[in-house]
Amino acid sequence: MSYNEAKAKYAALGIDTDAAMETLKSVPVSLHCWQGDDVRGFDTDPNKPLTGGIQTTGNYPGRARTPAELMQDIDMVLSLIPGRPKLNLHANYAIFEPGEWADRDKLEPKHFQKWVDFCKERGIGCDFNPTFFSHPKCDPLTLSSPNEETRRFWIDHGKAAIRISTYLAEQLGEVCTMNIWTGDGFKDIPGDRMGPRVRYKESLDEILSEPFDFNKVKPCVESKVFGIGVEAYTAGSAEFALTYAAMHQDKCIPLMDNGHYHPTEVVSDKISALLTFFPEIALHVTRPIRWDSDHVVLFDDETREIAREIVRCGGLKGRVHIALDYFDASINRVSAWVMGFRNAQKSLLFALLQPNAQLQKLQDESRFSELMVVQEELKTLPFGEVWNEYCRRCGKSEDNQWFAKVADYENAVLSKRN
Ligand code: RNT
Ligand code: ZN
Repeated sequence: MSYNEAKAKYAALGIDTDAAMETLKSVPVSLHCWQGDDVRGFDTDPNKPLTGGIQTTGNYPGRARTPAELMQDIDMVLSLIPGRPKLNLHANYAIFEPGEWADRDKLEPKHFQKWVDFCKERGIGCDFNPTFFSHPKCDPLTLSSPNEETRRFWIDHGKAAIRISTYLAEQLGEVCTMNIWTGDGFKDIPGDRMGPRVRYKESLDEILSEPFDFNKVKPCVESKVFGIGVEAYTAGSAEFALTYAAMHQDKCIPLMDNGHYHPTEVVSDKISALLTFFPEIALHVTRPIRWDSDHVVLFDDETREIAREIVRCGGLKGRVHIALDYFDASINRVSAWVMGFRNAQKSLLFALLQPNAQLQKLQDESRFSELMVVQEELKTLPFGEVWNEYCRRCGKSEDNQWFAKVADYENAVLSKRN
């Protein structure tokens, strides 16, 4: 079947495939830098353990060890993904001049100048994240620590991150979302649940007292149910983060990561609930298997459902900030990166090809049998033809063409790194 035949099939249902592709081309999706080096970064010893309750597993050869290698890998990824990517940086990816180093509370925009140049040359925007983990000053708490010196250090880090985010937004002319997530919590039953939360709240207040333009920088607060080694309690729980964001709508937005809830809860169902009250929300799209395992994003039911909700709730018009957040060290990291980004794009395209007005009407008229039939039959329309046409229009490889390029890159570049 050709694209034109597929287009006609969708047109018969009142769906404009050309318009869907045009829309998707303009939607920013944030590409996380940390898939390339297993979340190690460059500002501290790369061989120390990852802390904060997150974990990468696997030892696939070819991990990027330097800024130059990470940039080279990101370029490879960019050459294989359709759509409009933004880069997503963590503060621990600061790049220092030889002999120079700054601790996280003293980071400055200049430490991200090489990333700004990188993004400018490629015409992409950049998001940012302060890094409240994998650092000797985690005691193990950060923004919720009872130790004032520790807490002050991490507040100063958060403020530095706001200044850096402002610089990224201004230099690149695109909104910078700045996500605050800490792994603060306890392995076992706490003796005081409220103290850390009150301190976390006060720390957020202080960080957000740093002046910034909310039209350029979008601070987010990401919640989490538990982490590895932090099973019994996390300070930044769902209720904590949502309430904080709800009470500070003039300066921050809530961020939902779909690995951060109890296993039968789905973020697809939460998007409309939040958008009923918040003008804007942010998402981390990932794939949890049994826990927040951060597997590569697939073209699976929940990713499609998240995309359908984003589209149906008007999220593509700036109300939903979409970012990827997964890290798999057990397979080719470039392949993992490309696969997840392409699957996020695929899910959004699939979502843009739904007859939403018809589905809504069937529901409102209580025609539930028909609603089920129509939704099921939508799954087997010739979607692959539209997807490949989208890749071609973006000047990127179709399915079945990109992996060979990754394999060549592995042979020529990645395999030489060890
Ligand atoms: C951890 C959170 C957080 C991190 C990144 C690296 O569970 O999802 O977003 O994955 O900041
Ligand atoms: Zn996340």
